Amino acid sequence: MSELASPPQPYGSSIPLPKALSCEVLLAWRMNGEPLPELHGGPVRVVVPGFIGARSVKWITTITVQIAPSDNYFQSTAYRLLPADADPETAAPGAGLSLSSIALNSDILVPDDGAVIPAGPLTIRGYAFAGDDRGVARVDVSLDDGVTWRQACLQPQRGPWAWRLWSLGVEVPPGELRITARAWDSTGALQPESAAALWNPKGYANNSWARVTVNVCG
Ligand SMILES: Nc1nc2c(c(=O)[nH]1)N[C@H]1C(S)=C(S)[C@@H](COP(=O)(O)O)O[C@H]1N2
Ligand SMILES: [Mo]
Repeated sequence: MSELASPPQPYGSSIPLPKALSCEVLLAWRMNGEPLPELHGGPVRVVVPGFIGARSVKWITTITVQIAPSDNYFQSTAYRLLPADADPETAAPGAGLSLSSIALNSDILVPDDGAVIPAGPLTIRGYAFAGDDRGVARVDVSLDDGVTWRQACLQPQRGPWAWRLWSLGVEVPPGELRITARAWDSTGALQPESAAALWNPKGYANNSWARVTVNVCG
């Protein structure tokens, strides 16, 4: 869903000064040795690794250093974690928490949810992401709704801000198969089990365990 600014205004955002001064935050005008494509914010965009994508402003024209966060609609009203009793239609600018650092998360990329796959060997694949100065320490996979868990094989960390890819080879029998995955970070924190407990009016920051259901044919 794309949110329309009210009143209409150019896209804007802000990040805390210490983050802005960190060496990972970039003004980017090239990507993979080519000029930055217009679709991704060319000629120049901000890249704020570890923060939600919304803080990486594209087609940038102005940067200001100021005492308080931006009052642009996309900072003060959109992308905010409102308390359960708030009404997003009437919440005042600045209400709730501004989304910035990304929470520990993971997902299953292979197989697709709803896929029909043959019985036998299956390589389950996914990514995990810890954010900030934490790392992905472990990814567990369950084939029985979280009763028992196996550790996935973590691929090398390709950089402090990159997804950590993982995989696990299993044998799958015919029938419906529910696959669950969850990541632990280097502080020993685990993703929350259920999305229900994370509910918030705008539906943001759901980092609950990843689940896909597939049909294994005999
Ligand atoms: N100027 C401008 N910058 C923007 C946006 C926008 O609508 N306008 N969208 C933001 C959001 S919500 C995201 S997720 C990223 C997407 O960047 P990408 O198109 O390179 O994936 O750009 C961010 N920067
Ligand atoms: Mo976004």
